[in-house]
Amino acid sequence: MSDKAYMLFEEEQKQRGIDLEHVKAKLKQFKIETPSWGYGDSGTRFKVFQKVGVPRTPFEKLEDAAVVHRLTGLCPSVAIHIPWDHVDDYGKLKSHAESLGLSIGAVNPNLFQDDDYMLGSVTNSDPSIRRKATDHLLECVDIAKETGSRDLSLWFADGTNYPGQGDIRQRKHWMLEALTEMYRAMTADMRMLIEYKAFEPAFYHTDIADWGMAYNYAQKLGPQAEVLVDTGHHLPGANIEHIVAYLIDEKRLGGFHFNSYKYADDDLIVGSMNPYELFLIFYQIVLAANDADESIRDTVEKIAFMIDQSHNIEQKIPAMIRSVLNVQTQYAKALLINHEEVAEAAERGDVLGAEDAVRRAFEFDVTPLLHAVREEKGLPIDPMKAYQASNYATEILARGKGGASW
Ligand code: PSV
Ligand code: MN
Ligand code: MN
Repeated sequence: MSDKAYMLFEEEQKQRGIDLEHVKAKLKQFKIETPSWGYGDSGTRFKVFQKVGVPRTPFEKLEDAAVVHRLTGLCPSVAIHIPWDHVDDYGKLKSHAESLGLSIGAVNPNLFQDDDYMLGSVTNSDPSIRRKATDHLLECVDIAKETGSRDLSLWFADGTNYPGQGDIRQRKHWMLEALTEMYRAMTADMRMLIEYKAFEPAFYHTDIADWGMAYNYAQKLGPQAEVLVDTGHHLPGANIEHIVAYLIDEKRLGGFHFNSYKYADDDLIVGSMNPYELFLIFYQIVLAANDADESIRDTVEKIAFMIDQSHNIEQKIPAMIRSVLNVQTQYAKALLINHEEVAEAAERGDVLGAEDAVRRAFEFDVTPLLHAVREEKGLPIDPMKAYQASNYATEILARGKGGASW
């Protein structure tokens, strides 16, 4: 991309009243957390395809994540999943991350893989299984202390497949009991991010099925509990950006798990199916970031933007690079919305004018802008090409097949 392309872009944006220096500053600060599990072998319930070169240990997962950060400048932290990322010494994992220019991000407990959890984890009617599950939550708080992680992100597979299988209200109480115990164990600077999901693996009822239930638990627990919006966890047709705006306004939007879906929780590359939806999510975020109310701005400041995907057939590192670049692109577009123009049109009841003012920002090609940002940060202007031109993809082949998988 030439300087000329950027100059033309700059001129056009200036004429629209957009302060590109502000836009660039925002883009330079933007961070996206990548998940350790996105670097390992993963699959569907039909098959986990084993790829050559996949990391064999949590340490190697961090090494791959560091490559993504080095090339994109976007991903300085990595979420971990316990016990998938179990190590004997979490201090060592933290130091390893630091030596790679990374930090350990959210700690994700795993309460869905043991046979014990078939009928539920913290909502199981067997008190010894509930105890085991809650102890795992507490263990994750201790791990977060060791890794210096601020966030604990919780997703529960708990639910039932048939009416009568469980007492829905009793399970609700058990859920709150476990969350309360965990909440009390957290330090003052930690946050509990509560994820919801409409269905799967449970197909009749899921104990935390939607944002309202997650929000209700967060409300009951206290200010350190917030809602985590996983974009793939909604029923078709859900207006995710509405949920986002609502939760920001309630100061309970803790973070995102970004991915794309066509049908349900497909965990495809974010922005690959529905880039406009992603843009509209960022529209709400950018709008709130400019709010006159400081507490709203503060909520936006603390949002954890995280990827949560499983790369079944695609190469893991390029898939992650593609993902974070897709997020960056939609954020960049949302930063080009002229909010005054939108507000003026809305004020005069000009529905089409308001919609046009929002959509027009989406239609810009932000390539010159992103190239300029990367150049100014000393990054490769095309991170994907830079990865393909590097030797890393070949070097990791020496790891062989049979890397870490879930
Ligand atoms: C399962 O739906 C899931 O994709 C959730 O989104 C979790 O966040 C993720 O797995 C990791 O446990
Ligand atoms: Mn998720
Ligand atoms: Mn999911």
